[in-house]
Amino acid sequence: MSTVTIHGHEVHDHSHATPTGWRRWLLSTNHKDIGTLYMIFALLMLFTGGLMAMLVRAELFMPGIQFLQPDLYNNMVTNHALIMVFGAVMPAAAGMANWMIPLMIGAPDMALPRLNNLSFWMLAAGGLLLICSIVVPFLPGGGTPVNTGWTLYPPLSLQVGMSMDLLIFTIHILGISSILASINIIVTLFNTRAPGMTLMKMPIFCWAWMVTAFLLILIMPALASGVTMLLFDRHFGTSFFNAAGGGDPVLFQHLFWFFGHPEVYVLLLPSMGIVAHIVPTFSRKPLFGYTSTVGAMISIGAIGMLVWAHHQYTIGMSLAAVTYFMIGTILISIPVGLMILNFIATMWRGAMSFETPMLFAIAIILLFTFAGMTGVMLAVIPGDIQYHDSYFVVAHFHYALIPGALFGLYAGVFFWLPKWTGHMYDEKLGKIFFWLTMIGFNLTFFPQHFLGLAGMPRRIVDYNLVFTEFNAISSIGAFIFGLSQILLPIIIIKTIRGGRKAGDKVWEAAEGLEWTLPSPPPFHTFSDPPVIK
Ligand code: CU1
Repeated sequence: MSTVTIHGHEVHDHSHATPTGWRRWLLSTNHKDIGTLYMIFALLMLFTGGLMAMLVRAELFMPGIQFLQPDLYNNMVTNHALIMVFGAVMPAAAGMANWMIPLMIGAPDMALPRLNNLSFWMLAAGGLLLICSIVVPFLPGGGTPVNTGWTLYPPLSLQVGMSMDLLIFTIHILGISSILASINIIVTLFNTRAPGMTLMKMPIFCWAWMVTAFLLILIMPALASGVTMLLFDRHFGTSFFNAAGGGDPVLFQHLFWFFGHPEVYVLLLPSMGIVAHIVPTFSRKPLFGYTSTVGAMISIGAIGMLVWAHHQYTIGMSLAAVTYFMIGTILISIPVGLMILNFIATMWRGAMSFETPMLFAIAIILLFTFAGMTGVMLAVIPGDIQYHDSYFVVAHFHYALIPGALFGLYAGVFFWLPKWTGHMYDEKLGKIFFWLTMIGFNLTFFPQHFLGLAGMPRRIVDYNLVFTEFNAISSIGAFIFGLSQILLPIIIIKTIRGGRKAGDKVWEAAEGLEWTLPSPPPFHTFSDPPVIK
């Protein structure tokens, strides 16, 4: 324990007493430890949610009901989504924010370290409650499982048993955790930057998280009020969403999607921030259009707040309203396109190399752009009325969120693992992991576009015989995709336990890269002190 001098007195400095053993993790206020906890939690949840997806795909391998009864099937669909969104992607991105933001802006830690600890452990408590809501229906008197899909629409969500109450409480806890973490990130970014590190000099990952954190603070209350009103309707005799009592179930849809659409950008933006670091590093060029990329991210967040009802074209809104939501939605493709074009312009004539993080980054650019195309198809009202509630929508948002969010996080893991652990990961295993993931992912979700266009509805346990072949292909893809993910923890554990030592300039030293440009600009690594000009 060190001593410090305060007002001329030598005193023990308890603030720097680092807990050890299990107390190190439970009581931690260290941003790296908390970041690690977030990511371990996310990895566990990724496999839980993935297992559920594989159960769903196993059930859909053939027409007819194999082994999942309809309620349980719908419960698996629901919890797959909730776990992936709230348990896997958001915590993983928060873990990386914790690890990287203080290092990137030259801060000693997050601005509010104790709040940081609270955010994580509330997340863990929320995760436990979510698991309870899954388990409770299996107990005697446990009632029906949550079979509503992650959107929790009434009137169905008014009829579910007590597992719905547990889920509502879960959402409150997770929402508080997210808001506290967002406050911490915003305060850190505004108040703890090193001298000279102006906002417009911040590494772009910090900007991505700035927008994300503001979005979370703006949208979480809408979801919280929606599920609170649901709770009141369920138990306290109100009729917010109950038409028989003068309420309107459509109100819940507005509250949900006011949260739900910007939530998509909450999942996407941190990953895009990671891509914006990887592409310049492996192209040996600075990011093309830093300012416009920051502007694009802010615009995506801002416009993204205003287009929520494109999820509800079929509820009977006025023509003026649906037209507004259609135009707003299509407008978002402008900043998204700008961001993507900046990434491509960064690669243009760069000295590119293709290690695992870069492979993922390029795959993201291609596959996410494809999701953007089907997104425009879905934004256009007459099209959407045809595709609504079909497998086309499932295919679209998995192409958006798996490349757009999950692969970005994977890219970040491979990119930063040497920094986090001091060791290089196994590049050959990384590449095998990448290609198996690509084959599995595309085989799973590409055929689902055709299923949707041919009329297969989503969220239903059984299907017409005509859909058999494409469903079988999709399920085989899902098994390849799911099983190949086991490589990820294997690679991570191997890296932690050994492997080549990683130097300070990881990506230069590790591959012994030959510069192919005459005088390459030195690429920024965050272990360097923040650039002060
Ligand atoms: Cu949306």
